[in-house]
Amino acid sequence: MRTTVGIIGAGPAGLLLARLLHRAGVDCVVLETRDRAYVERRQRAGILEQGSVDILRECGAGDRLDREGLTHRGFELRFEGEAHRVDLPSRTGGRTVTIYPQTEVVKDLIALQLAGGPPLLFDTRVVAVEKADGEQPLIRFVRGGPQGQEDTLECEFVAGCDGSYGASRRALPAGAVSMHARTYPYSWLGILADVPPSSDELLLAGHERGFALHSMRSPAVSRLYLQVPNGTDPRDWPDDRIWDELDVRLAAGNWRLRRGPVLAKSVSGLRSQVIEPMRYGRLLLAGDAAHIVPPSAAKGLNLAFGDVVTMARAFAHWHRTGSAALLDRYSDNCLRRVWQAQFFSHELTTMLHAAPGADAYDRAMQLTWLRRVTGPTAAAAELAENYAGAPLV
Ligand code: RFL
Repeated sequence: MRTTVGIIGAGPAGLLLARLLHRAGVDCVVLETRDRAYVERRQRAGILEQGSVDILRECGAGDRLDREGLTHRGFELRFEGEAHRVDLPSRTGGRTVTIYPQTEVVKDLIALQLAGGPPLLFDTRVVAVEKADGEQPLIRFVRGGPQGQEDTLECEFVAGCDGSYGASRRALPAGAVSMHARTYPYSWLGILADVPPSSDELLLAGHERGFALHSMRSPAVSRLYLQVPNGTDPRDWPDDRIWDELDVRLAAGNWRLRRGPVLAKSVSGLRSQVIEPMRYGRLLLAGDAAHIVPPSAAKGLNLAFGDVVTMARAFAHWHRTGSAALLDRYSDNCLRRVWQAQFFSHELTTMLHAAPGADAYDRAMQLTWLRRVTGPTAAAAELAENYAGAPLV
């Protein structure tokens, strides 16, 4: 097989890239190791910045998003038993965020692609990317499970959109790129609950016992998180214990948390990673393959979209004019936005989590920080701007 751009991974990054390339007249093929049902069910992000909503609409994937997405004009920061609302439009020139689960974004993009878009091969595991430093990189893959047949895809470029454990990172020779990483000393216990949200907007709590987040996936399903120590076994957290702890950390005034059946429960660590540059030869990395942010600021999915918008524009320019100038600037252009999101995610994470060993001095610093960003200050405007995100195009 041959194509112009071989895309590894049918997550949000790979699928949106395929859509944008198709519209620009650039050939591509998407290879995805999992089956369609698995990819469409994978529970992850849920908050789309305005820029992400705009690009989905622009590429024809906005119909259901416009019908079912929940527009949020603000969120609450809670600490010391008080609720402080952060209004987004008044501080960002009218920008908002939209709650629309990643599962639904992925379903919409897959449906579009299967209805006449470029080839999308499920159950196709990439085992190696070869000759990325030459003119004709080659993707080796196996179709149809471990006993499947090996085949190759010859490309002019490879887009590595296969997350942090994919084949693209493994194809980077030692010393070709730098990896900057940070592991946080705490994790998140997340639940999906079959109960309508207890608030119209997100609630982020910086309690002295630790962080808590009240979020939602739809008007009928709530998504809630608790900071827990690294290494926590979710079996040590029966449902009642989770609800009780959420009650304590999210408490403010007369507000009451609605409880309901827990549909899913999991613990995940918080980490930051940046690979620099986001390119090796003709292999360009995007999304989680290139960087990871802790989920506190909900930037992961939006950053992945930012990368592929930049990448698609560079490929379209090269296809139209023969000039690789934008491709050569791809990594630098993305990294400016990536580090900005790293900074904000780190800031929001450390402002709201109780670090192991933190003392009264640390807590006083945190509260001072929280009061600054919830007061009538430039710091509050900066928080809102970063949360709502900058335009992608
Ligand atoms: P994805 O979504 O991981 O997609 C990568 C795709 O590549 C496939 N793949 C391969 N295909 C072929 N051959 C191989 N060898 C392959 N290896 C892997 C995978 O099956 C998959 O389909 O990366 P992408 O597209 O870059 O998208 C990034 C986002 O998914 C990610 O940033 C966010 O979901 C991060 N994230 C969250 N972000 C938020 O903004 N808010 C959240 O609440 C939030 N929760 C989460 C998250 C990420 C999580 N992960 C990765 C552990 C919760 C979790 C559990």
